[in-house]
Amino acid sequence: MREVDLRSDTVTHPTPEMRRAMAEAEVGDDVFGDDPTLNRLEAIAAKRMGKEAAVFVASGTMGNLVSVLSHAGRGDEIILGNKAHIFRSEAGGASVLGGVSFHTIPNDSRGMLDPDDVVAAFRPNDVHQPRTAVVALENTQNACGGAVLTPEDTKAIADIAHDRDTPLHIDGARIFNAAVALEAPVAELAKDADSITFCLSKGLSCPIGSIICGSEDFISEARRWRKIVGGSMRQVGIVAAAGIVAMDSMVDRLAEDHANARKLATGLKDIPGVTIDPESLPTNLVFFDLDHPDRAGLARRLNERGIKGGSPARRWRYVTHYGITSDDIDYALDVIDSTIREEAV
Ligand code: TLP
Repeated sequence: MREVDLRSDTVTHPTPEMRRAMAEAEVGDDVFGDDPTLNRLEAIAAKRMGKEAAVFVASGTMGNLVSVLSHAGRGDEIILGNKAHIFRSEAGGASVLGGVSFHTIPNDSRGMLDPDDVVAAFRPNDVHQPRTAVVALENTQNACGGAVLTPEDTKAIADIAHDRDTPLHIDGARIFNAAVALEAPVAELAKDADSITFCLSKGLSCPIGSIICGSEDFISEARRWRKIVGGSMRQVGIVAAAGIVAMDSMVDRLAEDHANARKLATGLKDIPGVTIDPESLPTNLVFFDLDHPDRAGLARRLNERGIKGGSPARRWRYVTHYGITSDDIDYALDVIDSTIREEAV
């Protein structure tokens, strides 16, 4: 049966070129700094992001956790959006493992934080209050529809943080999607951040991994925290080889995923029960509201017909990625439309 897996860009498989590079990768023990392929990937990533150094981690969650723990300690606080992945979808790791509390302020529909809210969220030096130790942004902002923050957006928040001697972290799980959408070098988007994580395992299609970039000092602290959370690597060149291919050849093609997302969003607009604003979905994440009497049943029937995704919730998310073609979008729209219309009869 034909399958179109719209659950996430995390479902992407490595490309044939990645598999070849992985099979042939030169490897060593990374705890000794001996893996030449990983060393190369980290150098490529740092340069691309305009930072001094980089460290490979197992996942986006680990990248954010290690970054926050490197910036903040017990009793400290992180200021971040109420729709931030770090706050909503990482099991409270920074709080569980680091004693760091979350101070959330609203994300607007563009994924941005109101600068006045950020200023107001900073804690005064007062024994009753936690210490503000880090501010975080997310680009693209997943739960705000894959929204893109511009370099000016980031600078506005970074300036507030830096004026108060506080670092800015970016959860850049999909920062390359943002760069492609803005047609800007990714380093422009990372310029004002003190640390940034990005994921190789999402739209860039690698099997595993994320990278943290920052200053030499920050990255050596991050290596320590990575060790503490059990994330040190051994012959990781096998995985890093795919990352090198991704940095070379999988970034520009993200534009295809954005075009397919736009096509999907435009098609969904005409399907009964769907409320969607294609204009507000600039990258590869397609969020919409679905008015339907049995969403769980509908999701099950669509999955049985090969269209993977959906849930009992009113708000659904479909994601385009490598492996989904424009033709697959036509097919998925046909199946979704006919399944919903059949049920309405
Ligand atoms: N997001 C995943 C899952 O959480 C559902 C997805 O399908 O979107 N930051 C952002 C903005 C993310 O979207 C994600 C993953 C992460 C961090 C965490 O990355 P992983 O899954 O590698 O730990």
